[in-house]
Amino acid sequence: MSVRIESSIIAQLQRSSSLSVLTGAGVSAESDIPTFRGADGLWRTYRAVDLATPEAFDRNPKLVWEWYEYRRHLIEKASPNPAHIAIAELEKLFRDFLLITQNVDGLHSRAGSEKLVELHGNIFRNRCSRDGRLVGKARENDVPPRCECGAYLRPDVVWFGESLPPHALEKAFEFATRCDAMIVVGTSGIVHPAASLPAVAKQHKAWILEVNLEATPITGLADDSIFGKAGEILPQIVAMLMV
Ligand code: BV8
Repeated sequence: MSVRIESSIIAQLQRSSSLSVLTGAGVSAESDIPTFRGADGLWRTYRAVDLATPEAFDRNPKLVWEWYEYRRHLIEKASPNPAHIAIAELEKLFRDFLLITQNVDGLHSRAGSEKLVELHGNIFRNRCSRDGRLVGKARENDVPPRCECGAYLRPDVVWFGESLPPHALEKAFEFATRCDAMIVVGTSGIVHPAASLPAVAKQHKAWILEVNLEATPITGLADDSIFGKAGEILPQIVAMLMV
């Protein structure tokens, strides 16, 4: 079922020369990866405070590690969906482009996106919980596995209360101040500092398009919103841009 895309939206994109795309868990929903806050959201089953914080890991490293292992298996079985593929196409259509994702599932890269920053890390990388160094191999006989220094490994993701990777954050905010269009896809607009990027772009005169199933705190500042599935809307936008 196709959603109607206003010609004014296509015209706006055709006038834009530097495009940023900000994505959240909703862009992976059609790859059967549960979102965080939706009806079947990961947070429904678990509370963020129980799992995605350093304190939770200190309190129960095995529970947190196993939750991430469960998600890794889900993601390994998943494939990029038409929304991921359309965003990789957008990168080819715009000379100046940056994909800014809050997702840690790596599906954008698997779909072919190259100009991207992962604000919250990547679930498939592990780092030493003591010194933060990325670690490839590990002593697997523990759960979580241990670094050679003896400390537990942890997923290379950003937990609540932790700072985002400075380079990724700086690159995202720098691009948000100079892009002339931003498409915000599949995010509830709740988690900061990522959720403030659309406002930063707007303050710098960018045109903001939101693609989501429902209204969010970003809807009020978006110039246009298209309500529906990203996997249906984004391929249509790409097809209309390529006419
Ligand atoms: C920081 C980890 C500061 C990896 C995630 C009190 C104490 C401490 C901090 C805070 C506090 N109060 C506020 C904060 C700041 C906090 C925050 O924002 N909290 C919120 C909850 C209020 N932020 C932080 O803690 C950040 N760090 O501030 O550091 C600091 C400074 C200096 C020194 C020390 C510290 C860190 C934030 C990162 C947290 N980590 N993930 C992992 O396990 O995945 S956040 C988690 O939420 C994911 O990364 C996810 O991407 C992110 C955002 O969620 P969404 O992506 O938007 O997903 P959600 O399910 O919410 O929404 C899905 C949307 O898609 C919905 O709108 C739905 O309608 C839509 N949708 C669904 N299907 C579709 C669709 N749309 C289109 N098509 C579809 N098919």
